[in-house]
Amino acid sequence: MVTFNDIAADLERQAIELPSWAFGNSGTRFKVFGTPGTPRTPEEKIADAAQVNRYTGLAPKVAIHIPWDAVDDYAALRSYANDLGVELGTVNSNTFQDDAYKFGSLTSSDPATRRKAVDHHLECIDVMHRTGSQDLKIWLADGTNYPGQGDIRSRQDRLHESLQEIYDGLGDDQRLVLEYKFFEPAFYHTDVPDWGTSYAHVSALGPKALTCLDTGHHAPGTNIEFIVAQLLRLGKLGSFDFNSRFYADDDLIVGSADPFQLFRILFEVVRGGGYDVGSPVAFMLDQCHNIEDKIVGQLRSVLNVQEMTARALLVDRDALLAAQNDNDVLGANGILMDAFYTDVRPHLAAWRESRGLPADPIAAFKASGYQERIVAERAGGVQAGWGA
Ligand code: AOS
Ligand code: ZN
Ligand code: ZN
Repeated sequence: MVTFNDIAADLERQAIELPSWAFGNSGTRFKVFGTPGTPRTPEEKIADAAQVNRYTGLAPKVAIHIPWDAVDDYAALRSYANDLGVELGTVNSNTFQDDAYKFGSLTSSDPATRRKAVDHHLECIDVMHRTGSQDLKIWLADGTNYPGQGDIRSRQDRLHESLQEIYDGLGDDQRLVLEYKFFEPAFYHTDVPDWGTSYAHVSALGPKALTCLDTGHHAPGTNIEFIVAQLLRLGKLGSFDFNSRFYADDDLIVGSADPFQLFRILFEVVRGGGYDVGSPVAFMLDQCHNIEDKIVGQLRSVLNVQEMTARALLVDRDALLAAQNDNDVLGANGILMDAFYTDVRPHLAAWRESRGLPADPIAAFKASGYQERIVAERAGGVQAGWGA
């Protein structure tokens, strides 16, 4: 029997990277609803993200996005973040918003377009040197909308060549994580659509290239925890982009659509060594909240991950293995479900207080008046959003 006291020490090392863009306005192609108090600058995004870490101790890093978070002085941005108790994290590239990339970026048949896209990534690596970031995250919108529109095979060849040049530009302590997505914005084929394609490309590049698994990027019904187990076994799981998926890439609060799936994913992470001390796996949120308050939405998200991580750590793995080896089908399932059904919230509340954190981080943030202050302070100016 594994108890909360047995796992409490393991919870102390949990670190979930927040996406800067989660604090800006976002929406769908139908409407972007503004929210009072929304940040207008990268600094204000970082200040909001630091609130999440302040009340939970779970979010010491903020992922940035180029060009949305481009500044003249990255050293100043880095020290601004450090003064708020957080670090700058993953640098996310963007080859999905320039008109030049209408027909592809790293896969484009136009050498000039590919040059522009590779140079953008080399500029992102330069930013990484200035921010001290480990990871360059590459997500490509590249793909086609109709059969025959593009040559699927030659796009892969061009993609490899482009990625190789980017990879060769990485510093010794830097990594490239290649994210896959089964569709959107391309609707017929996407050039990095699945974990196998990402794995094939990062394997061809070398040890500093790994796969980024976005939990919202799979077709409904996909056994995501299988992909987690396999990539960990292959040593190529670099990072997660955690979010929810009711039907597609909704980027809503992780665990909101299917907390049991989040638990199963985190169990495979724990079982596969992805949560061990020194694990190379980075845990990041990739979320955009359209109608809910941004900071509270991020608080809810990191707390959901914490709760399911605690439940995953509670699995009695010795008893589970014995039951599996005995082909005790329902016994093994029961052991896993016992952990999943354990309500860890009271234990977590007491554990937080024992560490000088509020038992209820969301209530504590709401009582702080921070949201009211930023609404008043940020009344003017252009709010940041998906694309700025
Ligand atoms: C897009 O759907 C992907 O999830 C990207 O990871 C993400 O939205 C992008 O990296 C934002 O910078
Ligand atoms: Zn993502
Ligand atoms: Zn996504």
